[in-house]
Order: sequence, then structure tokens, then C-alpha cells
Amino acid sequence: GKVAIATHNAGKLAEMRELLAPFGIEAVSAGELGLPEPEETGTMFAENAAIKAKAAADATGLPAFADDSGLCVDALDGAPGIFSARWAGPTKDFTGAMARIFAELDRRGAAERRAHFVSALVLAWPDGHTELFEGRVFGELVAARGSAGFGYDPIFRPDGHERTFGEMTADEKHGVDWQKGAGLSHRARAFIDLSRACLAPAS
Ligand code: ITT
Repeated sequence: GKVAIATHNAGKLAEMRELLAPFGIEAVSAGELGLPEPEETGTMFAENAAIKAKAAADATGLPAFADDSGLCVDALDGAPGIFSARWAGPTKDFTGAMARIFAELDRRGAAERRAHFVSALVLAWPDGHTELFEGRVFGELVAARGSAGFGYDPIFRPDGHERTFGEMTADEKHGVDWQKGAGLSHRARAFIDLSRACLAPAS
């Protein structure tokens, strides 16, 4: 079958395509389809993912996937969280957003560096019903290292690993083993959740 991927974020789109590939699904992106970006008015990741997925399913008549994700920093009471994209501003200045995280930690005199990424993955069907899948990955914030990936990847070192997401290849960041039902990144874990729920990946 064919599905829409409701994202305008190129880094996220690449990862979602890679993670959907084993399902044997052909995916067209919201960007490629020229779909507008709906306003993310929700107060939770799952709500915003549903807003984006439903808008794309409505506009295309196709089943649509959306991921709403972000970085939650313990010592900042979960910020930037659902505002992770917005902290980078309209110019998508993630260098600035990463600096702001450390500036806020300094301002609070916080030594705590625990953080986690969250991915809420919603599959919206043209008939209006939705399914929610989730993944998260815990780790700690470090001074930026590496230029792979996107967004906050350079400052996040997942537990049990020496390197940051910014220093990992896409495959390492996914860390998926479909047979074992294991993944590393929040997004990979959300797709593992999907694989348990409905579709059997080919590899
Ligand atoms: P769409 O809504 O069009 O999908 P977006 O970038 O606005 O694109 P979100 O609203 O979900 O997406 O914002 C999530 C932000 O959190 C994203 O811009 C990144 O900065 C950050 N983020 C999410 N997943 C990440 C990952 O795997 N690595 C690094 N940063 C990530």
C-alpha cells in the first residue's frame, strides 16, 4: 500500500522512510505533496502527532503517519519537550537551541544532565480513526559532538553508548533488530511498537 508521511522536517523524513522500508510500504511526504503545515496546538506529543496525521489523511485520502517528538531535559522540568522545534525559531537554529539548553541549566545552577527523547507516532486512517505508537530513549546531555543526524543529536548520548547521536550513522541511531523487537532511538522504538501492533516487517 501507499501512505503519506506528514512531516516537513527532512531529517525526520529520512529516518521515517528508513524505518518504514521493511514494512514494504511506499511513502510520500507532506512536503512532496505540497501539504500545508497544520498548527500544533496540542499540549502533548500524542495530540500534536494526531493533528498532523489527521490533516494529511484528510488532504490525501491515504493512511498518514506523523511523528511528534522532542527532547525532555529533567533539570528543566521536561523542556524543551513539545517546544523542541520552536526553541530553534523560524531559522531552525539548533546550535542556538542547544546553547539555550546549557544556558538554562547554568542559570538554574543545575548539575543534573539526564534527558530523554520522545517520539509519538500516529497513524491516521482516512475514515478518521487513529492509532498511537510511542518510543523513548534515555541518556545524558554532553557538549556537542558530531554532525550526523539532525536537531539535538550532537548533545545527546544514549545510555550504554559512548557516542552521541550526532556521532552515529543512521543505522546505529536506529539500532533496530526487528526479530528481537529492539531499537535504540525513540523513533526506532516507536516503529518497533508499530511492528508489534499490526504489521510484520520483512527483515
Ligand atoms: P514536523 O512537525 O513537520 O514533523 P518538526 O521539526 O516541527 O517537523 P516536531 O514538531 O515533532 O517536528 O519537533 C520535534 C523537534 O525535536 C525536531 O525539530 C528536533 O529538533 C527535535 N528532535 C526530534 N527527534 C529528534 C532526533 O531524532 N534527533 C534530534 N532531534 C530531534
